[in-house]
Amino acid sequence: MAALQTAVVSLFPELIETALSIGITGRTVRDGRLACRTYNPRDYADDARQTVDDRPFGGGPGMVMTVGPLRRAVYAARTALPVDAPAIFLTPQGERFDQRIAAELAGLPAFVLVAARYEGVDERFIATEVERELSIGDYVLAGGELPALVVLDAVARLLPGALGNPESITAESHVDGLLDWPHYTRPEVETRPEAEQRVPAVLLSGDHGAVATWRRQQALARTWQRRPDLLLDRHLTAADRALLAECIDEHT
Ligand code: 9WO
Repeated sequence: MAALQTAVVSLFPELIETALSIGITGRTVRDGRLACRTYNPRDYADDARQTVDDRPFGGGPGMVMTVGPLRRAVYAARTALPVDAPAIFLTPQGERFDQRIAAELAGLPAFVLVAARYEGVDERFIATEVERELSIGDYVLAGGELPALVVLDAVARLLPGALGNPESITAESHVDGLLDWPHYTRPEVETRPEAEQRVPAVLLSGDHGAVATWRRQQALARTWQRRPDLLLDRHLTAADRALLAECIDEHT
């Protein structure tokens, strides 16, 4: 399987490179399933001071990233990638990133992420060089690097062979549009001064069918309680409806 080829345009490439060297994502890179190169706009500045920002027209506080160094950094990134690699800008003004978009990006041959700093970037860069704008949530950060890493982390674990066990992808939270079920490990009884905490008996029963049903019911119940919006977006089977009705009845 050919590696997914990515590039990140950032004034802090070491932040990207360090994060991508660690954990499961680090292994994905070392195994050759994900490639990521960084491009620093400062290396594409055209003055001796390596300027990448300037004061905003119209006045106001802070600085704005200029078009030139960003555009040349994106060009350099694109030149090193397969044709038609889209440039994706990380911004609170973007479309909300979710598991569906992660899967979509994991299926591409290549893409470029653009992480900005300062108060923003000249709109003419976005208008001419950016194919897509993504937001990871409604908050303002110091820059787009952490959102770029969120995107790469979510995408990397979807690449073929990214986990020892491919079944564990489909079983997890959000992949099926439901929240995860609760997990337990040893010991069977966790003793606190106030009370014993026991593992639910069904998980110790050895009845794999009963375990699967319990987990499905827990996932449905937690989604209903915590994220009912997720259930409105999907079709529930008659079996799922029955499982959900059973535990909603218990709680009312
Ligand atoms: C600053 C700001 C202040 C008041 C109202 C809106 C505002 N937006 C910004 C802003 O976007 N500042 C930036 C810092 C400039 C571009 C990079 N920065 C950034 C990206 N902060 N947060 C993100 C981001 C990206 C993707 N998903 C969530 C947050």
